[in-house]
Amino acid sequence: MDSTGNRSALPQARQFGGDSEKKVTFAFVGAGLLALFVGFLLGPPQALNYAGIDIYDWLPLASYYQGLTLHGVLMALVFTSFFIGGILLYLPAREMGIRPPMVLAWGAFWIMALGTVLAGGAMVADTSNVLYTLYPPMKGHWTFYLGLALVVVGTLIIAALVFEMWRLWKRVNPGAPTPLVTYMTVVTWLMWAIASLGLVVGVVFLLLPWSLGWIEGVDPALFRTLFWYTGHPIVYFWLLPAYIIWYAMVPGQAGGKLVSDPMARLVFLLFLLFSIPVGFHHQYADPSIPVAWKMVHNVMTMFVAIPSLITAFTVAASLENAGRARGGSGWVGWIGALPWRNPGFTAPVLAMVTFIFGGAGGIILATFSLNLVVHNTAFIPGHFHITVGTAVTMTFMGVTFWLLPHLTGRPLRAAGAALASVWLWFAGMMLFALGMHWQGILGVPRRSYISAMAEEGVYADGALAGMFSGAGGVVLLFAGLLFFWSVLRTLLGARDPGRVEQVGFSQTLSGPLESSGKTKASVALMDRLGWWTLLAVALIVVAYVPTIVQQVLDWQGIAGMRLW
Ligand code: HAS
Ligand code: CU
Repeated sequence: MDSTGNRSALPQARQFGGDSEKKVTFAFVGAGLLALFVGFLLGPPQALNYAGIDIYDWLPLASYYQGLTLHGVLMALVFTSFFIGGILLYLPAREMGIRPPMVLAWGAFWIMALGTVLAGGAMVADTSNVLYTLYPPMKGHWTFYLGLALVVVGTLIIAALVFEMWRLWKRVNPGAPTPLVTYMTVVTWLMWAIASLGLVVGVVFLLLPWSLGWIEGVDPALFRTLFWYTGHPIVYFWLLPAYIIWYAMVPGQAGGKLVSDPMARLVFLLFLLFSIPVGFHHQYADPSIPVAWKMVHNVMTMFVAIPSLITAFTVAASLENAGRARGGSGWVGWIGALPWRNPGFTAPVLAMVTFIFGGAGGIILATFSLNLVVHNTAFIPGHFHITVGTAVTMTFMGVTFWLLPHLTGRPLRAAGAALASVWLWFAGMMLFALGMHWQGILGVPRRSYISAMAEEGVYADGALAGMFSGAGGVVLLFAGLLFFWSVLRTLLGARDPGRVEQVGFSQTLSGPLESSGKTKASVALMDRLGWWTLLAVALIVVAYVPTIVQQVLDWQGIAGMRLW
């Protein structure tokens, strides 16, 4: 067990036991994978749509938009929330050696499950084809909005559990620096607790009463601002758990060490500060937001890219450390020495490689003048399928390969299929995203049922690029089937706990304890998260309050509409 600190000072009931924590984690991760499975099946038809191939008549769907809403909500909101809820409860609990209050952990799970059933039911019943951005005046059924709110509430309960465990740890380990994984996790949950506020307010005070008929109209401009207040940082709520794996698991699994623990803490702290006051980079084309404030968010977005750039170097150096420890030498020889046959390693590393392109695209999009060229085009789904769809999802696929065996005692089966799935996912997404970015530059819109217009030659310029996207979708279909085949075989396989690898966190070359006085002092300073949170809130107040106040004053209540 990786418990850090003074375990014996904990009350018996709060000592990490293993079994009960594994069960609840399995429930979260399993539910996440189920959502991923359904969401994934709905992906290829949309990729084919861009290739001008219309298979919607053959599918049990009422429309292209029903499929797109289900795909977006299940992937971006349900899969991520469950999977992250599971790992960001289990990993810190294990590291601190503390058991979370189990009743509340299960409570969070069932609230999220209920939310998923409500929202899922509303989408399946064809009542809520409003896409995962929920933009009014398109109006969904109230159960859809309530369901999504419950999913968010569940994640916030887990955040509260982790804060409570951290406080308990601090109490029994006075003066000691927070262990690294716990530090990164607490910061991620802090960021999300502040970031989710926009969506919670927008759904609970605007969309829910509106869909119930309690208020007549909502203001689309105000809702968009509230949505993107959460909608940008939600991408870091997805990314930071992947970063935790890149920093704290992958170097160790590869046989090396993380080069710097304090640098990892700094990265997470920068995300706490800069993740949120940047949402207007999704609204450069929106009226009712002054250009000056859009520029402020543009500049802030460049700041939030910095911790990712630091991550690129720290994680690459840690991989180099591993490659050399395994006997690799020369400028690039160490790369070949890495354990590429292990799907649990290859998945996150290919995810990192993909993210180089995803990040570069993000910086292009963040640039006000460039954004206007591709906003609302296929470029955007191109960007987010190599960020959340690969950098994050493939990291979680890699986690699945060692976490499911760890939780169930059943060793990974069909390991060849698992490894093939990872390479195919990587190749499929690269093809898909290449086609999407290219079409975007040619002006092909996103969220359009363009295959229905293919015969009339609409968007014919993008036809060749669209073929790449379609081909990528087909490759992804095989990738996903192989992945789930391996998952299923593992779950149905015999228990053999002796053959299951233990979950251990990477050791560090320079940690908070063995480093010099100055580093120790800065680690202690970074540990004072209350003050950093206040600073983060101050930045948000400056970046958002003037615009939100103005939009509230300019309130225009618009009645809802149903376009399907
Ligand atoms: Fe984004 C739109 C800007 C990152 C997701 N983004 C989206 C949407 C989604 C999304 C879902 O400014 C669409 C929303 C919608 O439906 O409308 N994005 C950025 C910027 C970043 C960024 C500046 N996005 C992400 C991440 C996402 C994500 C992460 C999900 C997880 N994005 C935008 C903008 C828009 C946008 C505009 C609006 C567009 C519009 O007009 O609508 C930055 O955070 C990126 C920084 C990243 C880097 C890369 C660092 C590289 C690393 C890998 C290192 C590799 C190693 C491998 C170590 C600078 C860390 C070594 C391996 C060896 C073997 C040696
Ligand atoms: Cu963003």
